[in-house]
Amino acid sequence: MDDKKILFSAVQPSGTLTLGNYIGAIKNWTKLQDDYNCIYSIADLHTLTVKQEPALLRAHTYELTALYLACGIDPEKAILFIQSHVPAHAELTWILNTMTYPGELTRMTQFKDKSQRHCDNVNMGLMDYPVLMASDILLYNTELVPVGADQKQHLELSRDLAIRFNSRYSETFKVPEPYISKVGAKIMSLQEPTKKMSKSDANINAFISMDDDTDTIIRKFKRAVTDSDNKIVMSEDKPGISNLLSIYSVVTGTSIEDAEKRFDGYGYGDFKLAVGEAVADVIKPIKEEKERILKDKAYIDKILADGADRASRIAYKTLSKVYRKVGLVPRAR
Ligand code: ATP
Ligand code: LTN
Repeated sequence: MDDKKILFSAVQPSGTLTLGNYIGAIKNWTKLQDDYNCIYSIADLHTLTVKQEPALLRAHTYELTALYLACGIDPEKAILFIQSHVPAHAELTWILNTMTYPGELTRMTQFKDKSQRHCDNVNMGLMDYPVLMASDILLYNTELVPVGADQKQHLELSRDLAIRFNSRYSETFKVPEPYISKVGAKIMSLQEPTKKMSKSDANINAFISMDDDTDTIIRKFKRAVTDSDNKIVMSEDKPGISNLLSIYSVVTGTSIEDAEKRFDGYGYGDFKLAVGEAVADVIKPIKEEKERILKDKAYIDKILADGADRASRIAYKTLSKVYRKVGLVPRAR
């Protein structure tokens, strides 16, 4: 690799992605490909922390790969691979587990949230999720991790574990920095704009799926919950309109101020329609391209196999360094 900084991120193949996942994560990834050595993973092991239908998990894994490609991730520039194809992720997790304290994991907001939502299946994996995520990141000497705002707490644990290991043994891991955009890092639910937009929301009108067609997208925006004072401005006491303004700003590349000016004097109905149309214009070509790519499984498999080879080479170099430093005897050749 050249001297560009290493950037790592991943998404779980836990269902069809939302506009929130796209804006908060994948959209930024494509822009970063030229300036960093980018490594993008499909975090299938993370997905197992909540119950999955095996056939669906397989389908979602292919879908997510096709979506990465359709959004413009270029396998010539970035390494694209499935987490479970590089066993070093699970192996480093074991080592890091021996230096993580239960209290660090039980206080995580996502753990608390998901333990409540999946109260019939609060398993060790759900609790250990951030340690597996730290392994993903630290194996590649990652300096930058582009994620949505909800992942900041997990990233702090990755940093703590890197620092802890380095001080207990010797300088081994880079300490990663989060990369969280100012606008769009937390897209909110269209129905309850104080809650994050989530693909697992029971109300399908609360989120825009990357698989929604134009009519559905426009209908969902028309129904978006807002206040009633009819002013299109960004403001803390107007979470619904502020969320729509952020979405509009990100998908059209307009600043918030320019968007406010453009819609000055417009009614909410017209504004919602304009946001819906702008989002549909972005999603439609991505969805079509994803469907085209999905038809060619051999092409996807080839990219993933190549990605796993390239990722493994980096990951095992780090893992063997870690094994050596903690005192494990290397296998004789
Ligand atoms: P789930 O609902 O299945 O727990 P999720 O929708 O949060 O998952 P992940 O796969 O955990 O999705 O996250 C993928 C990426 O999308 C992460 O970088 C996360 O920060 C980002 N992300 C998720 N939801 C949003 C949102 N509403 N706004 C901005 N970014 C988001
Ligand atoms: N937990 C992340 C997905 C994820 C990730 C990572 C993100 C798994 N491993 C490593 C960044 C770096 C999420 O977005 N829910």
